[in-house]
Amino acid sequence: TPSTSSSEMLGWVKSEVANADIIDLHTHLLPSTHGMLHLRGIDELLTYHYLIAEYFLTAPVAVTPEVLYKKTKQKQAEIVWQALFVDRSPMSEATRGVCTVLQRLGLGEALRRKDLVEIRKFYQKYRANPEIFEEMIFAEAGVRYAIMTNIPFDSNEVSHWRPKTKPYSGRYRSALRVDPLLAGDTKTLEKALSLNGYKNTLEGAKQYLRDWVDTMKPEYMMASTPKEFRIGDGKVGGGVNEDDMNVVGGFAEATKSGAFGEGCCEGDGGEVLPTIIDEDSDLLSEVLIKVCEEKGLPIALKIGCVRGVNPRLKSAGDGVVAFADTECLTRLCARFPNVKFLATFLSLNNQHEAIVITSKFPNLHLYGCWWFVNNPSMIKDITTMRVEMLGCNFTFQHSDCRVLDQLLYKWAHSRGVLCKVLVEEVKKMVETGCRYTVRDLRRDVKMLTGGAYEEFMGNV
Ligand code: RAT
Ligand code: ZN
Repeated sequence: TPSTSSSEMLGWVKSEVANADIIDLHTHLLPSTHGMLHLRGIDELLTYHYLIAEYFLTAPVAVTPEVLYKKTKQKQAEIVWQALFVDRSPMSEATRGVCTVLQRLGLGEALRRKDLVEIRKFYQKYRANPEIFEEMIFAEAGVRYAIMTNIPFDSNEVSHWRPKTKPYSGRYRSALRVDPLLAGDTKTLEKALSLNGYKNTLEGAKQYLRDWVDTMKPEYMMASTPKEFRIGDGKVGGGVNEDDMNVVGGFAEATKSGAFGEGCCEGDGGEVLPTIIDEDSDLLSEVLIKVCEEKGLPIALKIGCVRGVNPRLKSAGDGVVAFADTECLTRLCARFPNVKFLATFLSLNNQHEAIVITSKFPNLHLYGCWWFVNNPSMIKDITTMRVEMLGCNFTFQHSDCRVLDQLLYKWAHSRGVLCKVLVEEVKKMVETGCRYTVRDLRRDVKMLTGGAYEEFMGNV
């Protein structure tokens, strides 16, 4: 057992956390074989939506969102660089992140001189071989693999999967994103079904999902829930008052699935008709859950985001934090005990409840500090609270990276916070007289950085 003097403990924890081989369980990264959808390099870093939002705190009146977005990506990057890195101090988490990336790439001197030209030159070297850059970033960041967000409703992305899936690096794994099904967005669903020759019925929607599961081979299905997401005892949907929904839901279940068999209803002449999708359709329980049960796939939920708060900012205008009704998650976990759920919440105010719910349901796994809580002060508090109530049975962080290079900063910063939390927690535990070896620490760090996820998924 190593000694517990603070400095020794810190060194010991630092080295284990630094060497952990991370599983990044939610990102928006796409492989270099996805062409233009694979984002990397300084211009993408500088135009990350967090930075665009921050830029507008400083922008002159004349630079409206419309004016900025009309410019080339390169020009936008230059404007953000000047405003947030030259004219002001890069003190926010998102700006500090760019600085960490540059340091880690050996561009510390160019950063000191604020020399964007020099920085761009560095990236030029990798223009012709993105795979080399890609591999270097994963290795440098200490990330074993990253889970992508693959959207079968996005025609740009779809072309990389069909007619023939492009083979991609084993550094990536798939997650199939199904937001329209949780948002009751029947328009998007109907469009996808009809364009691809599927019937606009519950069975057609299920087949569409099954076929995409076979193509993408996802680790899990995922969605971020809309603000109005509610689950009554019998019906699931967005934008409907829960009391109404229980009534409507009961009716819908009895007619659509209970009484007349799955996905069918009775026509006037008594014949069995397929159930057409309409705004009353219970897409979550009748389509998504059914396919997840069939295919043995978990559902990952991101809860508490409000989209399009300032639509003029496009993606930078998404995401005011909504205090969410955690009851939704409780009901889902209780109603579908054979389905595994992963969850993360956007609001700091939901974190405590989320931990308690997780401690009640073995089919629920808590992961990461998402977006507006992905800041060191909050990661520290949330992770401490989680360890205190769940031990190491959760995934302490996911990166949500959109630009490959961000793996370098998001994980460096999060590892730093994990060290601080673990030093405290290990110290408290060792003070009880418990024997704790380096091997124990290694196991605990592994659990928090992907091991608990793999155990939950049954991948080990
Ligand atoms: O964190 C983000 O980058 C957000 O824009 C969202 O994409 C969020 O992570 C999500 O997956 O919905
Ligand atoms: Zn995301």
